[in-house]
Amino acid sequence: MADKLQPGKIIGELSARGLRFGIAVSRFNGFITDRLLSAAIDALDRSGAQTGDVDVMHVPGAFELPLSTKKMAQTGNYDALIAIGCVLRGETTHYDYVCAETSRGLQLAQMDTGVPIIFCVLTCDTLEQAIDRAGLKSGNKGFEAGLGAIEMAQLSRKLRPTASATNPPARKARRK
Ligand code: INI
Repeated sequence: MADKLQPGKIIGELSARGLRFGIAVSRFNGFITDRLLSAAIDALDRSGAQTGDVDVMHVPGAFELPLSTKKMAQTGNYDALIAIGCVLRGETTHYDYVCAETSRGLQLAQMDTGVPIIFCVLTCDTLEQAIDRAGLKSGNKGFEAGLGAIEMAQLSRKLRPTASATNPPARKARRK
């Protein structure tokens, strides 16, 4: 019987050494976002990132994260970015607009620029739910975001377009 097919594997190692990261963090609900930020930096630090490899930029609120991360990506200085925010449901529909536009904008920003942007925006009904996800019962989503950024940065390095993909050979002229 023929040997079973062994697929090649593309693996994103959890090593931050030699990679550059940018973090955009919202000041709104800073009690939560500060904790997410500390945990994200801890994940990068423990995975080998060095001083000078990580930049942090504060922005007013979650709604500002898409444009800020897109601008960071366009500098060409970063292998991956992390967008940190916390949106808490209030009495009006404001929450829905901020959540929808922030998530949509971040996805557009990473698709437009090709730089991975990790979505570390908590969208919670209550402050208690947010606290649980920023270091209490449910761990810390900032730490997970740090690891996610490292994995995506490593994978992106392995999936850089080759010269032939960016400059495909000219097609032969069609015979009339
Ligand atoms: N921004 C947040 O990051 N979280 C929130 O919960 C929030 N709420 O509820 O209003 C919020 N609003 C501000 C918004 O992100 C913008 O900064 C603001 O509208 C200016 O563009």
